[in-house]
Formats: sequence, C-alpha cells, structure tokens
Amino acid sequence: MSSSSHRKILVTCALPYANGSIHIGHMLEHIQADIWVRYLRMRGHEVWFISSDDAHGTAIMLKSEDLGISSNQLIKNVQKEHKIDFLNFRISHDNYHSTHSLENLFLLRKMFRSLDQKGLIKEKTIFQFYDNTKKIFLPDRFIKGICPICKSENQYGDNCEICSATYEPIDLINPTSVLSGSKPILKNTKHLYFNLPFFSKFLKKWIHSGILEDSVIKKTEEWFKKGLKSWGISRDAPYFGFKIPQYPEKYFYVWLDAPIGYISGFKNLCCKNKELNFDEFWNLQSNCELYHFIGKDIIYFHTLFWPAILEACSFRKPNGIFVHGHLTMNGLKLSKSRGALITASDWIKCFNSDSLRYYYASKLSSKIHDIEIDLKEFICKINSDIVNKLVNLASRNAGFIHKYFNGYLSDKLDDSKLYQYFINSSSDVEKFLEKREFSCAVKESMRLVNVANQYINEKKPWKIIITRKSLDTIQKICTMGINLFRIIMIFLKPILPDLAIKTESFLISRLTWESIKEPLLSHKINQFIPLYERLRFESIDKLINLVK
Ligand code: NOT
Ligand code: ZN
Repeated sequence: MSSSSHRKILVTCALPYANGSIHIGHMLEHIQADIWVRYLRMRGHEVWFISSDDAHGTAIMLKSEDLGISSNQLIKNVQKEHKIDFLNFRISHDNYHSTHSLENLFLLRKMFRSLDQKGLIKEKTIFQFYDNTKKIFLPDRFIKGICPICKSENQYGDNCEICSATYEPIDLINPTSVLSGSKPILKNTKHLYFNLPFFSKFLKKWIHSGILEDSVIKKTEEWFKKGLKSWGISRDAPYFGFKIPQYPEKYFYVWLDAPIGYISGFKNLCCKNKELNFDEFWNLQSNCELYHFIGKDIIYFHTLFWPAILEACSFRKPNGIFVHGHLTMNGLKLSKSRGALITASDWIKCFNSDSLRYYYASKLSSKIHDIEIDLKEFICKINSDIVNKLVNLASRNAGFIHKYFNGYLSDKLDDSKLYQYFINSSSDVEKFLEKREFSCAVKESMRLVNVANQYINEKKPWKIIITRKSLDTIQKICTMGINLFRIIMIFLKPILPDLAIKTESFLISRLTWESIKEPLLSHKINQFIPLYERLRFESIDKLINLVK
C-alpha cells in the first residue's frame, strides 16, 4: 500500500489481564505498536490505536479473593495502574477500555445470538476436573501433573513446557489442583461449543491471503493438520465474567469476550469522539485497515477463532496480525512463574522511557524472534548511540552557533550534496518503519549519525576558530551539522518521543517528515541544554533490588 495516499487505520495491542502489573514484556508489544502508529501518524494517516484490560476469568476472580476485595474493585484498581504505566512509556493509545464494560456486554450478547441463530453453537456434556475442596471446576492452568509424553513433573494441564506437547488435562499423570493441592475428581458438566470446523475452508483461504508472516502461517497450518475442533465458549460458576442468557450458572469464556474487546474498545472511543464512524471501520465492506499486534503465545486465537467469529457475525477481518517473540533474559522467558518479572513501574524508577523504546527498536523486526534483554549491553548501547553520537552531534555544533552567531544558523549549507544524500536516505528509513523493520531503521540512523560526525571531524570548526579568519565558514559547517542532526531526529521521532520534544524546543521547529527537504536556514535556535542524561551502571543494581 502506498504511504502517500491517505489511509484510515485501526491498530490494537493484545489486552493485558487485569490480574497483575504491566511488565516489560507487555511493554515490548505496546512500544512496537506505538512506534508504528506514531510513524504512520507522522506520514499524515488517520490512525486509531486502542487496547483494553482483559478483565474476566478465573485468575482474576481468585486474585481478588486473595486480596479480600471484589473482582470489580480489583479490575478498577488495576486499570488505573495500567493506564499510568502506558502513559509513562509514552504509549499513545487513543483509548484504553475494559472488557468488563457495557459496550462489550452488548456486543458479546449480540454476536452470541447471531452465532446461535446460525446454528453454530452446540451443547455437549463433558467430564472435567473439579476441585471438591474448593468447589470449583479447574481451568487447565490450575491443574498440574506429570507430562504424559516426556514424563516431566510439574506441568500444566494444557501443554508441557519441557517437550512442548499439547494435551488434555485428563491425559496428565497424577493430576493435582493448584488451588488446594488435592486430587481433582472428574465431574460431568454441560457446555456450549462454537463450530470452528465449519469455517475450515474460509480460514484456509484467509490465512493465505497475504496477511500473515510465513512462520505464522506455518504454525497455523500445524493446527489444521491436527484437524480443527469445536471450541468451548462457556465456563461454570463460580467465574468472573458475563453470564450466558438462558443458561443459569454458565458464563462466557474470557477468550470469547476478550477479542470482542477490540471492537467494543473502538465503540467506546466512538462515544467519546462523535466524528468517528463505527460502521466505517467494522463493516464487511470497510476500506479502513485493521491490524492486531500480539505475542506468539496467542496466535491460535487470532488466526483461527477470531477470524471465524468475525466471519460468522459479518464483521470485517484484520488486514494483518503482527506477531512478536518473547522477552528473554539470559535465555529464559521472562514470566511470572519464573520470578524474573520486571514491572514497567520498577523499570521507570531506574531508567527513562526513551531508553527502553530505543533498545527494543534496535532489536525488533517484522519476524517472530525472541528478544534478549542484557542490561549491560542496554546501558552501553544507549550511552554510545544516543549520548555519544546523536546528542553529541547537536551539542558540538550548537556551541559555536551560540557563542559566535547569536543562535542564528547560516543562510546556506556548507555541503548541499551531503544534505541531499541524507534526504535520499529517507526512502529507506520510510520502508523500514512502514514494514516494522525497526532494527534496520535504527541501524541506518546510526550510520548517518556517524557520517555526520565524520563530516564535522574533517571540517574541524574548532581549528578554524583559532585563526578567526572565516567565521562565515564555521557558521555554515555548524548549520550543516545541526541540520543533519535534525533529519536523523525526524527518523527517530517515533522511537524517541521525549527526545523529539526536547529537540523541537531546542531547534524551535517541529520535526515533520515533510520538512526533511527544507533545511533550517537563517533560523534562530535555542541555547543548547543537555537533551539526554547518560545512563548509569548503578541503576542496574537499583533495578535488581526492586525486582527481588
Ligand atoms: N489477556 C490475553 C493475554 O494473553 C490477551 C487477550 C487479547 C485479546 O494476555 N484477544 N484476542 N483474541
Ligand atoms: Zn513433556
């Protein structure tokens, strides 16, 4: 799609569960999406960026019981905290709603009715594990036992973390309830199932329609090979969620109302912004684009269930599902169960948000690879790239401009060919940002900073000043340096929003894509103030102490 024509785009991030804090793994996804959104907005497109709290499910119910508060109170507190975390990392959501909302309830019921009327919902009686001491049916994640395949101990009821086998909880050897430690009993219960296999043909065609990356297609095809199964969309009480009409003591499964949260979050935004037209974005004939950013652990829901539900209810389908890998530290997946969880709020007590955004960008591509966090490398990269190269380019030139020229840039560039070279490089950067190849955009920007610093090193304004003969030349050289810095800051603006704001006030000029072609000439800039503070290694210890 050409970036010159005006596009209307809706972008979502997966909905974080309302049972815990936002950690830097969530932040990877929201930063990735935010960089893309900010770039597209800079190019003049109409972009709406939303997410929500995923507020239902057994885990949330149990957590609120633990805390001795109502589930309602818990999800309110958590949503407030989540919103602050995202603000702190400059995530520019247009709306951050909750799935425990009227809009979501309304849409869920309407969509369920539609599925039911089309004969896509069937009842089935099944046997399920039940914790007889706690009086509750156990979700897969609340049952542990020995993997039936590789015999590893302590594996969850749905899949084995050691050999990656997937299975049913009933297959586990020696199952125990995570809640009480007791041996669960098998109890029969009636449930509702969505006829996913009915959509096999449609889905097969859809996943090959150019919207998924190859490895995501491959993963999805594995599920096809095993054969699609009907999908259970109900849960027994006690549960925190929405009740199913006409089915007393039955609730909608959280994974049915979570994706509907993408639609209801947008609906809620439409209530706040009357110019937005809901149907224009969600109708079958919509010309607007829809993209979901997700992690690799929830591909299943987004490439099978979600498009099938949308198709069944006559809603438009996404134009792309952008999948990222996990965050790892020393090769281990960062997760709660591993105890290596770094929350966004701990992080921000130690480092600024631009630093994490830049570090992630320098590692992100459009592919699903895991992203390794190495705190020492992180500090070195930020100090070397942002402080020593980028900000230094501005400061070494701004000094002369202020001392000798009263803050005024010259009326001509010293080397217009070099400036043109930088203009030309913007088409590569555009391609990288559009295609979410952020590591390439960062690499290219750093290559250009080196070129610019090299230019100053060769021109040596500090030598010319000694003779005081050609002040004019110095002004032109430093004007060149400031203007090259400015172009690179335009490229990096979606990644470094805080530094971009400071740069704009320093240059007294907005960093816009259109202005790349027009250098700042005969223009007064502000006195240079340190734009970015060097990161300190001691902050690593501080962070580690907070996490412990
Ligand atoms: N709360 C879920 C999770 O894995 C994500 C829900 C995303 C919304 O953290 N859904 N869909 N489809
Ligand atoms: Zn196993």
